[in-house]
Amino acid sequence: MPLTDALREIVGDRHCLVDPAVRASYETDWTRRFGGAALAVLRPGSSEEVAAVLRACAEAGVGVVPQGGNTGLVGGSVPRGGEVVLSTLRLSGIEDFDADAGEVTVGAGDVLATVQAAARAGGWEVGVDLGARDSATIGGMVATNAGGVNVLRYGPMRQQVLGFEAVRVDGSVLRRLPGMPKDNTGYDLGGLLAGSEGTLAVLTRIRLRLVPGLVHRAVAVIGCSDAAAAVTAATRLRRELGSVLALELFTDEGMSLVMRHAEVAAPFASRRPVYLLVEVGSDAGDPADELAEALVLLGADDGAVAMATGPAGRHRLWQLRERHTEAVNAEGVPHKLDVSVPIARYAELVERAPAAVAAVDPAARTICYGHVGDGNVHVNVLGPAPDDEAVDDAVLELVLALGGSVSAEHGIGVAKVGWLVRDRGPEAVAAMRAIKDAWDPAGILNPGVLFGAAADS
Ligand code: FAD
Ligand code: 2HG
Ligand code: ZN
Repeated sequence: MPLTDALREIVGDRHCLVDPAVRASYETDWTRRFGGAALAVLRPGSSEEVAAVLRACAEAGVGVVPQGGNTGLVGGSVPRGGEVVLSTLRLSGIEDFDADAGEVTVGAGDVLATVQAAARAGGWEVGVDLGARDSATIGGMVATNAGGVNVLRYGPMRQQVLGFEAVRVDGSVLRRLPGMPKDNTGYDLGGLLAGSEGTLAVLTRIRLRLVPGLVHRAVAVIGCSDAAAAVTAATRLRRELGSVLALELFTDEGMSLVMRHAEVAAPFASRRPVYLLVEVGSDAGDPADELAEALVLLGADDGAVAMATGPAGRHRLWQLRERHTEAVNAEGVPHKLDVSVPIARYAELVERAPAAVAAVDPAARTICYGHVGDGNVHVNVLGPAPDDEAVDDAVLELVLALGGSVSAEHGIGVAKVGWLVRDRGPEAVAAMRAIKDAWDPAGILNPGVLFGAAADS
């Protein structure tokens, strides 16, 4: 029987998509830089169906690309050509919410915003938050070990995983649910799957550790003379305020794009080259006063500070930072270099990245923003053709020279396969390959991701 017929029998006719027009949105990534044609898009509704799909594809020697919300930014969620896309969106369902312990089990296909709403209804919060919350799935967030805006307080996605269910390529199911906060029974397989980018197994359910909901929050945006001043302010705020939740940086060029494409107003009348956004939160006393005092002590210029405590005002200030991704996309197909450097080199990277790009492509535009509290810069470059990697190489070379990492939170995907060995070294990558070979010897799961095409042969 042809593979697509076998797959149709497993998931049902309605959930085996072969029509090119229907497949299209699953075949191109969020940036429009990556993509390819799929043999079919499958939407299994249970872990048993996932197991049967994987067994059938492994038998036929056809690659499988797991896909959640398709908001990944390194090309790992879309086919390269001829694979089956396994969409997890029907693997949803919130169950076993323990409001005393602050734990919940969710489907891999549950969208972050849905889980956030459920957590909040019980007085809890999900420890990871990001701008793609209305589309990104919990499974995709674990698979990429997503970071987001609250890493400095709660850590990335790996730290939120208490238990999991995942299906291996031979159809066997690994299940550690609900999972214990303390669990030293051998290797931490959930921790290994976090950040594995769909190359080892398909996550089907996840037990999350929640964090206490915060009653009081305040957000401020501060205009700064340059990136170094913003970094100094950020490090002081972090040291002095125990309530800091987020520290984000953006530039005036990026803010202009957001104002143009997202119709968001400037935070104050005067413009500055760089802006620092800080959010504080507490479930006890209101931290707004201590934030206001800290801003005075920092010597922040009154004419370049905006602060909000109510939900609408906070949302308005956050829009200035969060809508950069969509504003950049509206200008063209971006080259996204999600990188991190030691905080002592952060300002230097923000200052030097545009020059490094201009040296190889004088017409390109470079827009930097990011999670300054984590040393994470998103260098976005507009101009070069999608397959021209000269600017990517220039930025990543600079990052390594500054002692940084070529992927802070988005992963390697297919976008950075050429840089994994440069960053981690041949020994570490050989150890990773040994794990890949043990879990997926035929290279069925997400071929091309992490190791590139050579590892699949
Ligand atoms: P997808 O894009 O569908 O997949 C991502 C990877 O995970 C792929 O390799 C895929 O094969 C694999 N995968 C997906 N589901 C599974 C599964 N169930 N089992 C195994 N593998 C799976 N990222 C951050 O880290 N921080 C941010 O602040 C942030 N902000 C963003 C803002 C915007 C506007 C956008 C568009 C993206 C942002 N991202 C951010 C990137 C993206 O949202 C994250 O990488 C997210 O974790 C991807 O989730 P997803 O469900 O869309 O996964
Ligand atoms: C963010 O922090 C996301 O906004 C997306 O990680 C980064 O657009 C980007 O490059
Ligand atoms: Zn980010």
